[in-house]
Amino acid sequence: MTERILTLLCLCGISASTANAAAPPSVLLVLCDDLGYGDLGCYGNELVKTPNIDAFARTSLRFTDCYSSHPNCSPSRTGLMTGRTPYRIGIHNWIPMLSPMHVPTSEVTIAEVLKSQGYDTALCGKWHLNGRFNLPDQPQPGDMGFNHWFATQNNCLPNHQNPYNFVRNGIPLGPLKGFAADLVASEAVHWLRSLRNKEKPFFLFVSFHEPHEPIATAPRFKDLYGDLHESQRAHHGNISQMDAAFGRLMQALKKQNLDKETLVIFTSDNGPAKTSFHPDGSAGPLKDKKGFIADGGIRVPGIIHWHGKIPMGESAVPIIGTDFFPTLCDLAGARPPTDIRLDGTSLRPLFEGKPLQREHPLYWHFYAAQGAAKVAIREGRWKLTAEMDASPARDRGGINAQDQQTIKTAKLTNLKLFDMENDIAEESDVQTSEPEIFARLSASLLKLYAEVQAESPVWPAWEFAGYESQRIQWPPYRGKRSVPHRTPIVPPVEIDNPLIETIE
Ligand SMILES: [Ca+2]
Repeated sequence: MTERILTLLCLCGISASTANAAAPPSVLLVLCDDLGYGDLGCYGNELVKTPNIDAFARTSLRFTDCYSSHPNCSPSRTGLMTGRTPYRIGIHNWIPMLSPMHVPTSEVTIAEVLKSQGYDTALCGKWHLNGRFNLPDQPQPGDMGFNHWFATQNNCLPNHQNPYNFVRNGIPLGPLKGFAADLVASEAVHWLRSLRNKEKPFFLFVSFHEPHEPIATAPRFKDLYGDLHESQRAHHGNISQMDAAFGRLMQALKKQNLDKETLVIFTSDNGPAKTSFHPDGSAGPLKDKKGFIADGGIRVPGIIHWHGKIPMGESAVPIIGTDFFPTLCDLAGARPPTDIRLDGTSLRPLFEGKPLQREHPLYWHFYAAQGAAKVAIREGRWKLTAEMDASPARDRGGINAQDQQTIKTAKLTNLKLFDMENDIAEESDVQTSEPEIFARLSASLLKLYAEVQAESPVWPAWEFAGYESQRIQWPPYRGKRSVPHRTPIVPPVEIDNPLIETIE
């Protein structure tokens, strides 16, 4: 792979030391929610229309083996923001509204590091690193390094259309007219154009809600999918809706002459959800989907662009969401925190055509994962999975005391080795034909697991309140079957977002 990157560097006329000599870049980090590995044209989807992301990918470095740090939302975002595998921090699962589970201020985020290096910082979109969102007893985005934030705790309510649960810098905004992707992109463009400190480099984290349910899609995007079933029109159109918003972000960078100096990262927080309402997300050739430790749950699109500094083309080097924290520290000239254990590795060598050396393999850990495997590592072509010798998780929304005890004590069992180069769908356990690799990686996995398990904090028991589920407006179909319409609690008034341009 290194040879391939070097070839690309030469073809692009980029010297291997260019990234090394560059000034700290401004950074636009774009994260999608439940966008699967196979959901984009540039990752092989022949049906879903994503012209803006595909055009972006053509002038970028596109990773075929990019992973999120977890198969679902909150833990994945924790890994992305902190560079640490989420079980070290106690983000054991997605965080419902009002849950005591949260990322504490003792953790250091990308935004905090870049802010300390003189960056202006903003978050637009989904947060999902706390349960008590915009309440005084847990840290909020403003406490975690974001100077400006326009965010929801988790998903938009009642769905992507006219959401009423956005908060800007601590002030609830009430119902906003428009669709989530447009609202988020508009706020980001407005911040870039009018609010940020233009004397400073910036870190802008755009965290789209699409295509996580509950979705809603504007007719013009649904109509791109003709007479397909309404659930497919809504799902595929929802991705195209996000793609159009991404295109607006790219245009805004260009209009402000920021496109050449800005490092842009595009990725997703986990694999496709493939629910009964919307079963048509795609993990491409990968096994399983969101919620599983198999690659369908964790391998995601990953595209990085920095004009003239990062080579264009394709890389098959495995990377993971926890790599972005040390990468951005490195490019900004910041020293990563030395008193906490980081799991990611700076990707800078890859940008410079050098091999990437890791201290330990990519790592995943999820007690409540669907399927048998709960823990995994990947090193080069090899992936090793393990089961936990424990009862299945009892509570997928709340916090169960016995589950917490299991997280601290469960042993690993039934390890399996897969060759991801020759068996992308994880069908054949090759431990007997590769005994040395199996033995070495098993030792590595057991050591990492013990370390993370020892560090992982325990939360007090908490009963799932179902706050969001009472407030969601679901579509009138369930896959291809119609379901009775249920009316959620929805505030009656719609107002324009007073600080941003009109959407339509
Ligand atoms: Ca997600």
